[in-house]
Amino acid sequence: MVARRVAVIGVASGYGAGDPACQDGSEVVRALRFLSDLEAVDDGLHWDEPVRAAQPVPADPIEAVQGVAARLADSVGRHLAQGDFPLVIGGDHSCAIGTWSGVKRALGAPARLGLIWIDAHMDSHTVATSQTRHIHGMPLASLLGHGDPRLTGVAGDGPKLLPEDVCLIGVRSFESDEAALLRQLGVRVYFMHEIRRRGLSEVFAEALHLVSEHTRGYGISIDLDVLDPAEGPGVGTPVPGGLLRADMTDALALAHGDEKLLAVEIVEYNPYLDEHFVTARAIHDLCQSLIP
Ligand SMILES: [Mn+2]
Repeated sequence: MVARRVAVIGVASGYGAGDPACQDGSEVVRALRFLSDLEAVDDGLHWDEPVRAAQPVPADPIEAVQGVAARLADSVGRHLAQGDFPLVIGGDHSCAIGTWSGVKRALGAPARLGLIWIDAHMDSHTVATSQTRHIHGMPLASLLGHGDPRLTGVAGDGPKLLPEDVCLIGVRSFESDEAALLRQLGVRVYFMHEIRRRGLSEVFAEALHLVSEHTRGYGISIDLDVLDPAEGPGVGTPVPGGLLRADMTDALALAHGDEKLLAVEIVEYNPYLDEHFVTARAIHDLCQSLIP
């Protein structure tokens, strides 16, 4: 296959999180050059302008997130049109609404998009069910067509994903309403207990088949809080009992070079909560195992 140039798109937005500090995550990774060895190779990755909210930033977080998502969807679409491979670095996880709505729009109406959502949480609340009203707890529901129309309507109306083309990996913290939505829709969830029993690579191989089978292509969205807090402390909502970095890089390598892999997203890096940049180095390792 022809190697695709990797375009890194930072998202300077924490409007969907309780703690907005992850808005600085991508800039820390860029400025401290944590991906420099991947930048140095021929046709290696290169950083695009970061996506930010328009000024003045709307007071309503839904409108702020909507604006960022629309801009991100445009940036992702532009890079796909140029033949680039988009690598989105958040920012809080609400940016997923922009990333995957942009990929879906680029594919065109009849084409189905698959998505592997790797996360300690389900992110499948709607405004109606969320206790916190933090939008980073809603992006997957939104992409499936549920929730506030300002979010479900980013880069085109209607669901961006069909439930049978989506799966979640690493879930261990969720509320009953979002679990009920995913169960009702029939979305496959690989909880941590299943991953511990079967091993991450076996589960991930199955997930790749699930998201590829009926789709034009698929994406991978990685919330860093899926990592065990010992190996990924730099996140806003850590949950004990997570994935190990070495297991993740082994599993992600199964998708390396897959032409159906359309884009990757790594989110929720909070540099102020990181310890000795161990989480920034995890971002590097995850990128290294996936980058075409
Ligand atoms: Mn998440």
